[in-house]
Amino acid sequence: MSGALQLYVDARMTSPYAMSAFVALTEKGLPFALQTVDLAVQAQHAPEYTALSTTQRVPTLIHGDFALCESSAIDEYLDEVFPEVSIYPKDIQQRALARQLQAWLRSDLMPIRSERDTEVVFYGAKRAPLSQEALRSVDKLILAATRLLPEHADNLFDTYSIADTDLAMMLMRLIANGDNLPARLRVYAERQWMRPSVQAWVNHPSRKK
Ligand SMILES: N[C@@H](CCC(=O)N[C@@H](CS)C(=O)NCC(=O)O)C(=O)O
Repeated sequence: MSGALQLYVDARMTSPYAMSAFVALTEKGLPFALQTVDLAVQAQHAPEYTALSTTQRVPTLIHGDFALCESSAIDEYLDEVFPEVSIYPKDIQQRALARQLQAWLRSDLMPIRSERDTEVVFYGAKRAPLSQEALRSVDKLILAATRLLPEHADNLFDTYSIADTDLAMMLMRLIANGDNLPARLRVYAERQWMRPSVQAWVNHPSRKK
């Protein structure tokens, strides 16, 4: 398993999933080429990209002649192939909880994801007050995050993991729009957001103005 690394992300750099893979590569200190796919013109369905991307979505990781989609699969692959710097907990049960959180954040909380799209986080867009349905999702998110995050902790587990970045991303959707969150979750998310790997994504020179 060798070869150059390339990461395909959306041209606006608003995909939380592309961000997760970007942060994984950056946390590990791996050199990689960033390629952009313009979703606004449906470039994800163009033959050049479908030749590489099984799902026709971003992110797609290229490692030599191997191509992989789905951000959490990418995060886990990188952690197995480049284990020097871990982005998942070493403890098996903590690692399982990190994966649980990643899977849940990608499959539930749809009202938050749609009413607080990531233009809010990355481009300062402001959205209307949350619907009742979205408020119920927020309650679920708060309960889960409060349960998983120990009091006064900076990270969910013993050390930083990529699940911290994914959870911070979900919380930032609300924080960036001025929605209410318990102070400890806000402090946690804002600290996670300041990690150099996350800031490298937020302030990336390829980001559209
Ligand atoms: N579960 C996937 C979600 C990927 C995804 O939804 N990507 C969106 C951008 S945020 C995309 O490529 N949309 C274009 C399309 O589906 O045609 C992951 O974690 O990678």
